[in-house]
Amino acid sequence: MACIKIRKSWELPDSAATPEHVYMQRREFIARLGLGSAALVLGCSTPSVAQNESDLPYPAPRNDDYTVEERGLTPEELATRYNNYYEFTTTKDRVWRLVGGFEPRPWSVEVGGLCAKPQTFDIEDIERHFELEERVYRFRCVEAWAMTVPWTGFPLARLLERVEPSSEATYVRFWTVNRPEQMPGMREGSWASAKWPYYEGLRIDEAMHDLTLLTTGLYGKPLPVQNGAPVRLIVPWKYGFKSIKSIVRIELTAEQPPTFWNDFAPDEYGFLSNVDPDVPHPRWSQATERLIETGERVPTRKYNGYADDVAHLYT
Ligand SMILES: Nc1nc2c(c(=O)[nH]1)N[C@H]1C(S)=C(S)[C@@H](COP(=O)(O)O)O[C@H]1N2
Ligand SMILES: [Mo]
Repeated sequence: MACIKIRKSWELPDSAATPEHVYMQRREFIARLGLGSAALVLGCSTPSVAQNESDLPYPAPRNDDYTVEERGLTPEELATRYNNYYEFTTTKDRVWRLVGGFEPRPWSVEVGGLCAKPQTFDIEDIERHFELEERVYRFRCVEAWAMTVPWTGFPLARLLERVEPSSEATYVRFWTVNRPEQMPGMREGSWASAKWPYYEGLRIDEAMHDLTLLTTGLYGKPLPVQNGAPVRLIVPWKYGFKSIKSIVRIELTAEQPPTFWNDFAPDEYGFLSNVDPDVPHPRWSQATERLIETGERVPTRKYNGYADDVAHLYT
């Protein structure tokens, strides 16, 4: 692989270094502190939050080994306004409107279980310590909609290596944050009584696969809350529900972990849930998928187009 030059934030144009939503979050944060606009005008903004966010390493360099040839990128406005995040709402085009009360920073991720060096990682340490890169992946929801987006992140394997998994570690378990006070769908509506917080799992060979990305950004900016800020999983050959959002804990285990959707409807959502056009969902076909940008239906690809990379995991 070619040597990748990591750009520093001071080499970026203003627009890239301070994306609009980060600016908006900063304004909201300041508003919540009750400092008001005078403080903004005087440049007397809150010290750590503002400085940290403008220092964050976005956009990260694109890794051209991961591109999607057969279709174009989904527009950012769509990928960030058409979401599944049931902790907020089940209405996809409303999630982004309900995220204002969610605080994605400060944040830390606890990694433990069957390993020699359990440790807790601060989100900004994750972003600075691991080499972030941008990869364009296909994304396929089990509901048969699909998109094509540039994620920023690094292989989950790099993080797991740091805690030194023991030989009995056979699976990896993940948990989403549990914040009903900031996530209205956990308090109100028909999903309030679900088995929160959201939880997922992978086999360790899947978790260590190079395509499995611990993801902190989208479209060259920190992840928007509606897409799983500040850190989520992306497993591009599996149905989207495996790609758990807003992760606070990762545990190495010997037993196959339970998963949110499998516990809810075992006959509809398996533990593996690899994208497969030949295995219909009990209530609909998976033979084709709908691109959210155009509504066009295209054939579903086995392992979502990543068969050359992952089919050997399942022989
Ligand atoms: N915590 C949590 N993670 C989640 C979900 C969720 O409801 N809660 N939805 C999943 C589903 S079904 C999909 S398709 C993707 C959607 O990711 P996106 O909104 O970034 O497109 O997130 C997955 N991760
Ligand atoms: Mo999904």
